[in-house]
Amino acid sequence: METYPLTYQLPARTEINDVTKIPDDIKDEIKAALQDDPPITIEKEPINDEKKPTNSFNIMQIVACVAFFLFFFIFYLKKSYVVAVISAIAFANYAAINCNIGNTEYSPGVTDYLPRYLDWILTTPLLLLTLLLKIGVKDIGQILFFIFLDVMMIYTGYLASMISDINFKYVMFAISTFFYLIIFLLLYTLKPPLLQFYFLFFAWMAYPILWILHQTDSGISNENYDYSISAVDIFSKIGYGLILHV
Ligand code: RET
Repeated sequence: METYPLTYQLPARTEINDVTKIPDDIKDEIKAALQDDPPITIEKEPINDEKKPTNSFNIMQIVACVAFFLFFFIFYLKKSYVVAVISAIAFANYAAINCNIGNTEYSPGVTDYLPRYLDWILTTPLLLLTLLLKIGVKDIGQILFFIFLDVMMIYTGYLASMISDINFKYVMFAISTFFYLIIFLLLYTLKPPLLQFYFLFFAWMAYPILWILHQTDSGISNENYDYSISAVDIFSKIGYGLILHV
């Protein structure tokens, strides 16, 4: 037995006591009306032209991948073992990025690679370690303290990247930047060799600057961010490795 929705509006001339006994011409009218319903359309969010999702092909990322692969052997031969390990981690990171692994769009139009943060959370403490050893710090507690501050800097930076609420993003960014400043302030009190100290300080400063320009609506596209971060990564890892022992 066919039934019809009671809410359907029938023409005024129709008198029906039993909904199952709808006259044939009205049935046809109902069927036609139902067929005439406009098709359901799902509107997509307009894509922000400025920040389209990242295309994984980026020449600087390929250069970084090859350079880190080669410098892993070069630093090993130079007996710079810690920097060799840093190069190996960076090579793995760029291999993943070139395969577009872990590319995530946390805020609309802003994409970021998770492997980057994995790389940084491992390599920045190692970079700091090389300088602490050069200064002659032997206290393991003190070394761990620097590593803790550094891990917190990257972790809060990662959270800032994940958060889409712009105010929370700024708060997390400020916390991460605070850790960055504290690290270098404390390092300075240990009287480090100034060349390596300033190299690290300024090379690392490029990251939060590029990061905030990319995350906010200031016009650095995903492609330009990926390109420049790769260049800065090469500079701050390989460049630093080369001047470490001068
Ligand atoms: C983030 C996000 C927000 C604020 C700050 C950041 C700092 C990142 C740094 C990264 C350094 C990476 C290096 C990699 C090469 O080996 C996470 C971008 C302060 C300092 C040196």
